Amino acid sequence: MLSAEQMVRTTCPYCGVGCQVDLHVRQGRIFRVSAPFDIAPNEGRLCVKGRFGTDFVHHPSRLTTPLIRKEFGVLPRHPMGLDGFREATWDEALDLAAEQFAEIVRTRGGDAIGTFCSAKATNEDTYVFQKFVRAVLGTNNIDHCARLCHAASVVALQTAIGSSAMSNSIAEMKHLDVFIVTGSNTTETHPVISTFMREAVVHNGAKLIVVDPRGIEMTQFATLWLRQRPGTDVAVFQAMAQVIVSEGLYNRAFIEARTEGFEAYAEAIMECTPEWAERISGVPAEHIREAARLYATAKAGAIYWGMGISQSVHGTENALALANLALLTGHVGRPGTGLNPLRGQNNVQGCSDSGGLPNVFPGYQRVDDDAVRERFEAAWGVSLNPQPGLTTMEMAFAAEAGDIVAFYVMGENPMMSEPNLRHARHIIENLPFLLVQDIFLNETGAYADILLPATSFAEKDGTFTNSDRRVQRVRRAVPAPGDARDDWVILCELARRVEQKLGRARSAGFAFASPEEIWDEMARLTPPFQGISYARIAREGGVHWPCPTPDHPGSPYLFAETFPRGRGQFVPLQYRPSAELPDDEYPFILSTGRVLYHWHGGTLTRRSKLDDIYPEATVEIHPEDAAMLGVKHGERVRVRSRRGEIVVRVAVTARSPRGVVFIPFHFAEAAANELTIDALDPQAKIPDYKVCAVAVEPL
Ligand SMILES: Nc1nc2c(c(=O)[nH]1)N[C@H]1C(S)=C(S)[C@@H](COP(=O)(O)OP(=O)(O)OC[C@H]3O[C@@H](n4cnc5c(=O)[nH]c(N)nc54)[C@H](O)[C@@H]3O)O[C@H]1N2
Ligand SMILES: Nc1nc2c(c(=O)[nH]1)N[C@H]1C(S)=C(S)[C@@H](COP(=O)(O)OP(=O)(O)OC[C@H]3O[C@@H](n4cnc5c(=O)[nH]c(N)nc54)[C@H](O)[C@@H]3O)O[C@H]1N2
Ligand code: SF4
Ligand SMILES: [Mo]
Repeated sequence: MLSAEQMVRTTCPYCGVGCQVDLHVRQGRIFRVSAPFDIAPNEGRLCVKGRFGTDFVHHPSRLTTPLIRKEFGVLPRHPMGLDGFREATWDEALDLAAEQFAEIVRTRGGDAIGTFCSAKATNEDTYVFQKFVRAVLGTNNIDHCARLCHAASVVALQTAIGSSAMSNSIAEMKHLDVFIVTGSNTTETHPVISTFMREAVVHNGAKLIVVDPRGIEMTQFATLWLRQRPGTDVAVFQAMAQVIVSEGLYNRAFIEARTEGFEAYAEAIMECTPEWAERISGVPAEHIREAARLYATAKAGAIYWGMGISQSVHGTENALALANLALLTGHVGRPGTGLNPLRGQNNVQGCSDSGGLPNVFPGYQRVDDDAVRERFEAAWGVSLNPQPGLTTMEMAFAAEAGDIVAFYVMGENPMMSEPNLRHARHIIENLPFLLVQDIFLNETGAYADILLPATSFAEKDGTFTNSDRRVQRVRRAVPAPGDARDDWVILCELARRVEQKLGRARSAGFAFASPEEIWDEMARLTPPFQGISYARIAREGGVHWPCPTPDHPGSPYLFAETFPRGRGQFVPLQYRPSAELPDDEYPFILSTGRVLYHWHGGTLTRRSKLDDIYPEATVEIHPEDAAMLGVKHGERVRVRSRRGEIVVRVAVTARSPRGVVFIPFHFAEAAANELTIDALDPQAKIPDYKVCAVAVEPL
């Protein structure tokens, strides 16, 4: 038993800022959360979710025992509440799950299984998950929510510089000089980072350029706000580059020393004038010129971005347009400069780092590189599949085609987070086997054959890696509810059973005694982690990878000398319109995203007192559009697209521009993803959550 009263240092379970928190615990319950002042990244700051949002841990609807669907194997499957399931022992549930997987591996091969790991779980949970998938199931079909998130930023940054991690540390933000924030509603989605950015502006005279269609709070601190039509970023950023080239504001020394492809790029960009961009984006040409001059002539310039850039059918091009700007001006590789995709989930950086992706082992080591694979084969004592696996949306399409017959979903909620939910539902209704491992029965678990109850961040040990690549500890503070088990423990049990049923002569190695042992195995196989250990994190609070040796200080900022690909690559781009644009029948652009008080599908925050503050879905409508539709603030409307419809309450506000409505995707009873389109960026396979066409009708 844990003692009557104590304080446990751990990491906030919500966003990628990775705030350090102290959980104050009495009688096995968190009764207060405070922030220590003497430690990065938050230095005593917390947002409302970290401070008041961890009460979901003690919600009565936590899963406490394994559950098996009463209509096991009956298709089409329907969503079920708890009464659609019966309680089972761990032995029964794990044996049944293992038998299903073993049977599929025997008869169809592991590539007929699709798996989804979790950016909410720890690095150690992810490492064991991908080891199970690759070494036991024999497939690389593993992906996670990063695909719906920064996939386009990753592809773009890999192309441009060869690494997709954020180049700056959060600690540098107070000292920014000129910075661009685009497609990031920072005050609501990375609130503590936004406080450092505002400090840079208010106390240090930094200049902020916001490029965003919505009047988000950051615009109040901006020197310049470019308000483009959704989906027209390539035009705006190309035109900024055109100004920088034509006015000779580029950094010739940097371009010669550190980049390639400048000539072709500079030539291609000349026709992208600010006037051309104004016609496409609606941003006044003169504002584009001012923004270009301000950024190009800065001592240090940095770019921060979020989903407004990435979640688009041309997300890769959006992010490449930003990379081109940084290479043109040499604003990368020095403190306060850089390219910074703000990472969303508490451990989305870590989930990718630890191998939760279809093409790479931990540390981005490619599965189709023979030398790499042979090292993992030697370490795990099995032969491994050299074929990269499928991505999230590709796994869904493969299930529809019958090529995938089972999903294992750990700590994700695709039945709220995927676009075009009607289509996603149709796929899951006809899927032969679905295993879900979560801390709650969410909209996806409602379709499961077997539900395995996991522990939450507050009940387990491990590490999360935040947005600036800082590996930090997660520590057990309260007891697990009922029979819930840590994700890595469940995974090891399941892996051993599948190995047994497949008659494997020797195990790939799932006899871990603790998360620390898992970390140590991963670090041995992953050069940039080799200098990081639990002992060192305990001493220093957190360590930024890459950190190749125990005496290496860690890497708060990247690319000082060279880029991972050698020279930075300029990529010429062409503006392309979005997949679905408004017409007479569907006259509005729908933009979806987040609000401060809620988290994704709402599984956690709607079971928190945060839900009292923001209890219902709303649609932001511009006052002139509201007048034209004849709807008033607080009334309900029907919002309809070619894919579905929902009913939501109206918030009349000029935050959204005319012709654009915004709906957060947190509310199951009015799920924005009933409306969204599943058109993908061709390179990154990320869906466009920011532009589709809808109609709004008074009820
Ligand atoms: N409260 C809260 N915080 C969160 C989360 C949450 O669910 N709730 N989720 C976390 C996760 S996983 C993520 S990925 C991050 C996401 O963090 P953000 O990217 O900040 O989140 P979004 O609400 O999707 O906001 C996208 C921004 O893009 C703008 N935008 C819309 N269309 C366009 C466009 O065409 N171009 C440009 N440039 N901008 C556009 C919107 O107006 C908005 O300001 O948040 C993390 N933090
Ligand atoms: N319309 C629209 N849709 C979007 C987006 C958008 O902007 N607009 N954004 C997209 C983005 S950026 C993202 S990242 C995705 C997020 O999509 P998801 O990752 O599917 O969403 P979450 O709701 O965060 O799901 C996390 C689940 O993990 C569970 N969980 C929490 N902790 C643990 C744990 O320790 N162990 C286990 N096993 N489970 C745990 C929670 O209960 C919850 O069910 O949504 C995407 N969908
Ligand atoms: S900013 Fe992010 S990590 Fe920090 S308290 Fe808020 S949700 Fe948690
Ligand atoms: Mo995300």
